[in-house]
Amino acid sequence: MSLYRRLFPEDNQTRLWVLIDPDKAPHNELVKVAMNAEEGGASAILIGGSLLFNDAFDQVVQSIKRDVNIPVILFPGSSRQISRYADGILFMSLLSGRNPQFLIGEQVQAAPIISSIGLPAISTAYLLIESGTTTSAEFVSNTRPIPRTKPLIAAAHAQAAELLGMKVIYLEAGSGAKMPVPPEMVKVVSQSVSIPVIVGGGIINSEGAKTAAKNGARVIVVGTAIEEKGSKVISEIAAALFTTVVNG
Ligand code: 1GP
Repeated sequence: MSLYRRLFPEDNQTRLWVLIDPDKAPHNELVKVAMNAEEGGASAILIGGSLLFNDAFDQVVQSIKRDVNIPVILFPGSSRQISRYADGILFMSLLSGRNPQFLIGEQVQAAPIISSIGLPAISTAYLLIESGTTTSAEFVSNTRPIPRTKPLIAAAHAQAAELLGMKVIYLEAGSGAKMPVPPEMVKVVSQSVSIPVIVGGGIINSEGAKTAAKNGARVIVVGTAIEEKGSKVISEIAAALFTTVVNG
């Protein structure tokens, strides 16, 4: 089965993915979170962050990969965050921004490496949505997020992505966002494209996850809530999603 089909099965079940930021905890704790994620019902692990201070990125990916069976996918903030030990990479373009470095510059740096190590890549449109305060993603990328009251602007970006041949939309409020992506925006974007929509940033409990799922999100990404509340939040959200049908 292709990695894409494994990540986005053809059913109407929304999946939970857990984001692990290598800078947020010591190596052994990151591995423990990954193991808890698998046990709690997450269907993939994302590894990455806006910045990377940890110089052991490769070792973190390798250890996590060794100890879990669910796909381990890179979620790179830059071309530095590539590892041959992952199962694949979200090959993202920050399409909501107008900074050429994150639209195409980093991708040009990364592409030859990804090709040479044969890492499966999933073309992903990364859309940053205004979420109350300046997030790391906004600051580091030096781009303006899409206004949260403008779902049609977000939808137009998503449609452009699909027409360009991209395979996934990632609606991102930013890690630790005060407010998640508005439900109305998730709905309008999900109904505007036929490719899967991932929603992340500021989702901290089952309610938030279910709301995004009911509005069409195929995947919910959670990171900060696990750092703050512990791994039990993973099984709570996974269980809530299991009983939620996607309407988008
Ligand atoms: C960030 O979407 C992810 O890129 C997850 O966000 O850390 O707020 O859960 P949180």
